[in-house]
Amino acid sequence: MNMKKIRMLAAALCCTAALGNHAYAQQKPNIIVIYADDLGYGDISCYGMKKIHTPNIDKLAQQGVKFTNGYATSATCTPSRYGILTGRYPWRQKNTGIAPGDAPLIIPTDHKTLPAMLQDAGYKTAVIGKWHLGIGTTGTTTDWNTELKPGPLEIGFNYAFIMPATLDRVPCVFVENHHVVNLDPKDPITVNYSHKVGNDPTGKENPEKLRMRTDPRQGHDQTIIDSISRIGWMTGGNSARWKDENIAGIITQKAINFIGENKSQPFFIYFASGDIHVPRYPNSQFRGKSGMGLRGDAILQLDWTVGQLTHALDSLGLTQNTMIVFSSDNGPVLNDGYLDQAAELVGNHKPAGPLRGGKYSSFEAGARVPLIVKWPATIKKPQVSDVLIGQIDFFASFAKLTHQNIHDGDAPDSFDMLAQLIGKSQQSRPYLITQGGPLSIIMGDYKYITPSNGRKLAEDVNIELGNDPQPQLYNIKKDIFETKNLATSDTSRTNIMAAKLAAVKSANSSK
Ligand code: NG6
Ligand code: CA
Repeated sequence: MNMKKIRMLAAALCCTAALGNHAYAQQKPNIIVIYADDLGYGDISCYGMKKIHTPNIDKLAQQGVKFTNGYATSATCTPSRYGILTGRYPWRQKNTGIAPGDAPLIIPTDHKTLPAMLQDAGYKTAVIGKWHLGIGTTGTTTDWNTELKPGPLEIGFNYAFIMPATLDRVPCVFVENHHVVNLDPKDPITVNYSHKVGNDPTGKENPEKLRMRTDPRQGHDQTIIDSISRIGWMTGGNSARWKDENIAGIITQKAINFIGENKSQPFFIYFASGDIHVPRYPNSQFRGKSGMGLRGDAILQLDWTVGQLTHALDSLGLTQNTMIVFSSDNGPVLNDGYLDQAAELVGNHKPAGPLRGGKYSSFEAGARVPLIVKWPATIKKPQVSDVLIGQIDFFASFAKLTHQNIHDGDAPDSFDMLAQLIGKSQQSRPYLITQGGPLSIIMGDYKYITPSNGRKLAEDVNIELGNDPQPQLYNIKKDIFETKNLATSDTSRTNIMAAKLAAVKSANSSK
């Protein structure tokens, strides 16, 4: 090779190196976490639902990895969401239970969150949909008429379009970044969770104004918004109040807009659907379509949402390099406060599939949920994976994916499971802690549930909670329905698992 050629080669190499970062940045996959609310392990057709079809969700599984042992952190919403976004078990912190609608932000702003870590990696990040992690400073009362912070933007999201709490809690308004959407300053919002404010009708005083009755055992009979009574009292903000049947369409469009605006750079969307949480009042295009009442109709709406998002990616040519993660925050419940006939019309459908319990429960149906990962550029063949994996692992796995270091103290319970998420490893997590009421630990085929004096059956929601004053040990592989307590016959395993759980708890970290 003569000198001229060597110099040309050197220049070319140098040029490639200079382009390297840019070219690499383009290659980082977009990530969309589609998070359903209260969707059970058996509630979609690719996990066994027979009565209705969920073709768009099934398509994710047909082209990706479907997990049979994927877990939310907890059996309710707020702690599971805290776990995903922080990579830290929620029970390490106080006040991570189901948050009231006027709760302050419960995610500490002094630790790296999942979206903040992805911002460091060059991603534009958005939360769209249900938040339920509080807004504002602890010790102050949230004023919904001013700048609302700290909230999502203060913990790593570039854009937020959220329902602040649950669909059944006031205020029933959207918040975009720091402000309530469509708020008329002449009609300010007041919210209260301890007593009635204003003169708006309530479910208790004006049941004739309701489009669906509530279960008197569960409350939900306070201020009526959109003909549905809620938990908590609210007055004002009339022009800002949502219509339940439009929620899915509005948040889906916001996500599609965000995808379009960020199509030429990596983006992350934490898309938290309101479906299929109560009150279930999907759009008229789905109402009456499932034959299973509003709960089934809401599943159809959720599937439609997934179809709209995947279609948007397709039309922008982003499908190949977008990782879609689909999951649910906790297990299923039929009657969660509103008499919408979910229990009467469920027929022989089993929302939890083969699992025992449901939302709120320490039995498997509480936290074992559908989990599907699709990323066509990398996952070439569909597969079913039975590795033990938790949503808490998204943080470290996405950090690995985007070449970010995790600093001491951040995401202390998140394990790098990237290889498993993309189907390249069958290695299970060594153990995973889940939270119903008391904590459980899963190791290999076994699950240990900490003794608890809590009630065995939550009669109002008709769910077995899995509480027992005695330790419980189940072989969840052979005895998936958790019927045979092995704790007294296999005391050594019981002791080992109880000790491991205690050690992880007291260590403040899984690492
Ligand atoms: C419960 C509510 C239930 C639901 C749940 C939160 C009562 C009696 N029940 O306390 O309706 O809102 O909280 O659900 O108030 S979650 O999926 O957001 O965790
Ligand atoms: Ca939930």
